[in-house]
Amino acid sequence: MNQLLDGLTSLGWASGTPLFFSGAERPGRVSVVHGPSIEVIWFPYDAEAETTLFELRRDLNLRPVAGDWIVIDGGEPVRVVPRRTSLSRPDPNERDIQVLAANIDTVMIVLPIDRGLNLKNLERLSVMVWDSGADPLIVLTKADATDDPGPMVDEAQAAAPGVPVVLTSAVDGRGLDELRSRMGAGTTTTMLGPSGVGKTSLLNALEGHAEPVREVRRDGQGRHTTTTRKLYRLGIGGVLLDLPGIRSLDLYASDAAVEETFTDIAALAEHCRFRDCAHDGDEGCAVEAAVAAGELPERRLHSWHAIRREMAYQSRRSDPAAMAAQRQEWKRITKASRKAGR
Ligand SMILES: Nc1nc2c(ncn2[C@@H]2O[C@H](COP(=O)(O)OP(=O)(O)OP(=O)(O)O)[C@@H](O)[C@H]2O)c(=O)[nH]1
Ligand SMILES: [Mg+2]
Ligand SMILES: [Zn+2]
Repeated sequence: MNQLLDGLTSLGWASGTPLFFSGAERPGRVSVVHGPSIEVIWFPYDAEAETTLFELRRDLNLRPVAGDWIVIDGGEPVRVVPRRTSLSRPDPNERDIQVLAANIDTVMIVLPIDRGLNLKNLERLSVMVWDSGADPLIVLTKADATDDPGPMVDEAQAAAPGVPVVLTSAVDGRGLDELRSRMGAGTTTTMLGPSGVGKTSLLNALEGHAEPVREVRRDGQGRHTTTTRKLYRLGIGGVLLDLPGIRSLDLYASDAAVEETFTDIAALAEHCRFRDCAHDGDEGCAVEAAVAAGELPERRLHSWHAIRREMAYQSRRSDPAAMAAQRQEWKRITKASRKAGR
């Protein structure tokens, strides 16, 4: 049993948390999902881990994603273990949400600094991570390709108060030891960021792997080099899940997740005259006063407004009645403007 527990810990299982299998059942973890089948790293015997492709049973309790813990019995997956955390976004094709990865402890928000740092992306991804239940960690990449990274580290820190920021380069190896010190046995980490920011390059640099990365010459916009979500076992123990690039347009999150990202605005809002202050021309608004006094960057408040507007749109999208009402409203507006000859 001890051997098995060590094995599970190397797969990211946090020791001390309750076990999820009993009797003849065997434990495993989903490493990749290929349509109707799943690749599972599991322990048919206590000592040796095996990787097996299983067909998905239709009556499984949950549709598995990479990172799910799973129970094998009688040679097939019989149960997906309830998720501790899950990273989700609005489903691009359906009205639903799509779970990208499960049971993650730390999500690295990966952004490059070779052409300046995109703070908007940082804020949006940070909201998404707070919503997942995992801890965010900001990883700035391509430090070798800029002369003065210092100010960008400060900007990143200000845009995500309280979140650690690590400056890295897959080329000169900077920051990799610091990342390693935050991973290891009993932990699951994933990487979230737009395409081409250097996620797979980080995995390769950390582990001496040679997973395909974008070739510089073919560097076309919108090309995703990584196309599957895949779990890798790390030499130091624990696992790292590589994700394809995400468009930061996709945002699905709770109000609480926005508050966690914008703690500076939340703190100022305590002093607004009205509890439901929209920080948008409202009387006695402490947030706008802080912008006017130069204490809060205006960019930051714009970002907050944009994210809130979008979340309102997302919740309408998943609520057919609200959608219908919105369509009626659009009809009314376009009719009125046609009548007015505009
Ligand atoms: N100068 C420099 N270039 C880097 C670094 N890391 C990655 N790159 C380059 O950035 C490009 C994209 O790297 P990838 O690792 O494929 O990016 P990705 O985030 O995995 O992209 P997707 O898989 O499409 O989401 C490649 O051409 C890398 O060589 C770095 O630290 N420094
Ligand atoms: Mg990649
Ligand atoms: Zn206000």
